[in-house]
Amino acid sequence: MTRLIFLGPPGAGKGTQSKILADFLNIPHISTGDILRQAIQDQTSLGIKAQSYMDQGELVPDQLVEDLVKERLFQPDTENGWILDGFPRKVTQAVFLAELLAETGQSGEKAVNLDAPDEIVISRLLGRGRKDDSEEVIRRRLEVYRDETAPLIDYYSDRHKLLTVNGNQSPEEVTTELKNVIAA
Ligand code: B4P
Repeated sequence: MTRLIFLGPPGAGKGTQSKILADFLNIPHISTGDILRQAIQDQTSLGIKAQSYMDQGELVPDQLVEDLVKERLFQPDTENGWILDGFPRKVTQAVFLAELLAETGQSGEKAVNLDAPDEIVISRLLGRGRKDDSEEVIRRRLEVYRDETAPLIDYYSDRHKLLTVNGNQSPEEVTTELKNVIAA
């Protein structure tokens, strides 16, 4: 049973690696960013509420992402495990998740910290060119990451749930290191 959370700055490769690993392990890849972008494309009420936050590089309000994670984590395809990509992104979201997993007997999750330096992630994201990948918005996302998300490294480390992978290598090398780290 694999229950993995991916942490790391924007552009560290969370989306890239968590999809590869989910396919390899045959468990669902649950990306809050992908779900929010789809909701914006479909102009659902969630998408309409989330759009301005995402366009500015801010986190969307906890309640919106917590509701969607709660619903998604209990679909039938999650019974053999899951990978959460981009959630939690704040200590409040981590506490929410820990309580949810404890209540439903699903604890035993691990967090993978995929790290890469700012100049590397900025050049990757500028190369990708998504709507929220302008230099100004990327810099804001990095600030939000440092203020809100980086504290989760200590949060999971203190609970002996942290695994660390160097995101500053080729995608194939990152995948190899990741598979080794989760098998250890
Ligand atoms: P996300 O969709 O999670 O996106 P991200 O952190 O910017 O990117 P990721 O790290 O997944 O990078 P990727 O692999 O794609 O978040 C977007 C927004 O959604 C947030 O800013 C926020 O507004 C909102 N949101 C999401 N979750 C939320 C939550 N829980 N609470 C509140 N708000 C939330 O890689 C990037 C690029 O690098 C790609 O082009 C890729 O090809 C390339 N790349 C990857 N690995 C590489 C490697 N090893 N070498 C070279 N290039 C590489």
